[in-house]
Amino acid sequence: MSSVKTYIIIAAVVAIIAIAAAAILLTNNGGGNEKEDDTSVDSYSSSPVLWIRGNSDGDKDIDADDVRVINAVIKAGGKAGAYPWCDANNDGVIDGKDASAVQSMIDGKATTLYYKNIDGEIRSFTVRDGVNIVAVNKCQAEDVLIVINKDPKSKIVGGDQQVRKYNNEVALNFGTDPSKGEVLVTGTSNGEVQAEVVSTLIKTYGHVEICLGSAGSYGKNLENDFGKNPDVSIVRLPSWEEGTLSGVMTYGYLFGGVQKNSCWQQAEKYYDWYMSYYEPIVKEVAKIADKDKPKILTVYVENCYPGATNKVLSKTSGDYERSIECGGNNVGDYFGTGYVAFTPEDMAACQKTRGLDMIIVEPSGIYGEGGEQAVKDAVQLGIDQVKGYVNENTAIYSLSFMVTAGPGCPASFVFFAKTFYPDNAVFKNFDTDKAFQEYLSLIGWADRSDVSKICSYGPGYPAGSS
Ligand SMILES: [Ca+2]
Ligand SMILES: [Ca+2]
Ligand SMILES: [Ca+2]
Repeated sequence: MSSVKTYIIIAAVVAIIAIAAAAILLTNNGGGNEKEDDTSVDSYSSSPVLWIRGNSDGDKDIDADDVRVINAVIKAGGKAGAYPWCDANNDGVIDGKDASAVQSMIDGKATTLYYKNIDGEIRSFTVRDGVNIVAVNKCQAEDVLIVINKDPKSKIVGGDQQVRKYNNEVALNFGTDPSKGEVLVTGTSNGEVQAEVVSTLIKTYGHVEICLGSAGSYGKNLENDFGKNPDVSIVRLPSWEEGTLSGVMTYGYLFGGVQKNSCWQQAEKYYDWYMSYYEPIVKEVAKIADKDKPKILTVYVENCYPGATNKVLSKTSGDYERSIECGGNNVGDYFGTGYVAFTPEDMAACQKTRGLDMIIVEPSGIYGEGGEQAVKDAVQLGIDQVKGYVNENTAIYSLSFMVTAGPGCPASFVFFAKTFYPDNAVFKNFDTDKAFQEYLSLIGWADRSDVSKICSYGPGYPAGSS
């Protein structure tokens, strides 16, 4: 996880440097027609935020800047091994065909796009006039809903067991008959995609685009079953936390044939929204010394959702790094790595040894109606677990699962930043509930009355305890 986060920061910094460099060159020449020759290989980025080959400058879009970078690399004799993102047609050499390929993307005429997936593999994507999505994992469903929500030709036609479980949120019409427009469930367990369901969907819709995470966890047999089927695109992209940004961006540009329809515009809107919070937060956090950061833990607690037990989300769990990024001194590494079981005694020992100012209880499965109560209940369950063991000045909060994982995560970044640093002048201008509402608008749910308006609740422990 941390490497993904580091990459986003690097990508953002590289993009800023690239823009600054371009601005200087423009100034020196007074703008004008020389721009093409001014772009140098230094404008190339090896860590694009949009994972489509041809996005050579690493920024959020594919445009004339990328053509210029490719031409500069050609001029300098650059090889595909050193400049893989310039190899837009994925044939192993960088030449005029790559500049043409990017130009065809800009013109909305590209038929095949190459992108890097979450497993680090380069895959091709066939551009379609509208996509028929199979969404595997609720975060993937949210990602694709953001990019397709303004495109009348695109829809979700299948979802895995988890998407169905959280259907309160995504509000799909699950059933057994795709000819009636019903959405099929793809298997009996989370992440499972049965071949016969995919075959049924192909028969109904002609082609399907299956959106999911890494091959190790989701739809494990898909490449074996459908890897060579031209009617199936298996698109494996990140879909939660910081990786969400690249996932949404890349989906938007693939589904939108780069410039063809509203999908890529939705992706760019998402980028701008994400960065409007993420960039200032990271910038402010960089000014704060570790010793001045609040000591925090993110945890699951017993009965938070069916089957939930006490677990610290410690180093490498994903959530650990997220709270660090937003300025928390996460002491989860006291417990080890990953999702680690804890007892109230462990929690007391952690507070004594490392310090503990704040506990964030992760709720789960709290979409639609009852969401607000679930967030409040999570705080109470947290109190029940640590009362008498942890100092009563330890603030306990909870957040809606709609913002702790998946593309709504900038709302949780805002919550973390504001809660960790209530006196920070920049963070004072942010509003967690407003950020959540902005997310609901982006995904097309602004008018839904069944989506809980509440995003966060707390602190629960100091008030009403003793
Ligand atoms: Ca650009
Ligand atoms: Ca670009
Ligand atoms: Ca090439």
